[in-house]
Amino acid sequence: MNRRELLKHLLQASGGLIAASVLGGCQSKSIDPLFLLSLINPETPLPDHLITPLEEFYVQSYALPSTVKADQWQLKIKGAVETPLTLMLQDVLQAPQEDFHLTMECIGNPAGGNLIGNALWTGTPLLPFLRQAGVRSDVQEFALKGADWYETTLPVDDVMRADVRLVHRMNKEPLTAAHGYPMRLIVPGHYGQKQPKWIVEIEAITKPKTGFWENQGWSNTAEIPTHALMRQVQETRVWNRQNQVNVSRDGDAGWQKGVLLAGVALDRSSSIQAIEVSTDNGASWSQANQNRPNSPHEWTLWRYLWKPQQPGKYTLLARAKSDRQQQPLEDANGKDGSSGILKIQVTLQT
Ligand SMILES: Nc1nc2c(c(=O)[nH]1)N[C@H]1C(S)=C(S)[C@@H](COP(=O)(O)O)O[C@H]1N2
Ligand SMILES: [Mo]
Repeated sequence: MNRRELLKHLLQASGGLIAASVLGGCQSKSIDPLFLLSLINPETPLPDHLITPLEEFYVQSYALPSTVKADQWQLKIKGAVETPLTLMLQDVLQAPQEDFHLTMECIGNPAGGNLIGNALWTGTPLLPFLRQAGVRSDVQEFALKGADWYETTLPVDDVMRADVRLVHRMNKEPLTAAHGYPMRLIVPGHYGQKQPKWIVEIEAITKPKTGFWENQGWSNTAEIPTHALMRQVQETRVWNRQNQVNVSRDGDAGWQKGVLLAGVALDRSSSIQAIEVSTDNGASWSQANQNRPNSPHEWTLWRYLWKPQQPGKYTLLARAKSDRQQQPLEDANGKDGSSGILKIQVTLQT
């Protein structure tokens, strides 16, 4: 049994957990979102884009990143197609290339969590290759597989969209091994789990099937709900593990001069219409300033200058409203991804 077969065997036996721990553990990385601080100066307009630097971009892989060599990489389009295809790297690189901004988030990201990042991706549409292969009319889904035999599935109409791309660059650099070198698929509107890294196989299937995370109870549609995240209170970066903030009264960053709140918001398909902030635990809401990205798949940036009148303890919330929905206060179902709101506890000192 080679390593690949061994891993496969272990995975089938354990549902993934043993294989990951035997062979080096789940590759998970999340870092403080340092990047927000620099941009949020209330005097300057919000930028059009806020890119997460590669070294701060979260990594979520259930097994070791596989070492796929670019010159040996192949992508097989197979199953219920007229003409199965095998693509080499050249085939993808010679096709027309597109740059696009897209925010990637893990479905397991808790309210206000850190498993989210925005990048400029480069790749080519998958659709012409699917047309070339000739997808049969009885095909219901595609099974998308990585070289680590990660698998996820999506309905045929979701994958045969013009904005589904084979992607090989992230922030203008070749994908790193951790992010899927040499090639991943990006299907906008869905959580990270539907974005297979190290993609090597696209199989057209005539019966619905569920993939790796989906078999463990995570949503099979994995569509991103309308949600906002507060990421900054004055000079403090806030997130779900750092949600208590003290602000002094005097000085440049004292609350008497106002307290800057800032963050991001995202939805699967609709523009963010408004981000509202509450500084009294949801009793009243005020609208924040925001930018308006061209694509709904890139996070919206927002900020709000809070002018508190007196010292004390405050509970801060941020919620988003898109053309589709108003974000609820509580999570509907954690396995569908978090739509809930993180509460930030702020003490304004006397
Ligand atoms: N082949 C493969 N693709 C994968 C995964 C994986 O473990 N293997 N993890 C998925 C999950 S759960 C997420 S959230 C995203 C994360 O992408 P990133 O690590 O580039 O941020 O990749 C997805 N694609
Ligand atoms: Mo994920």
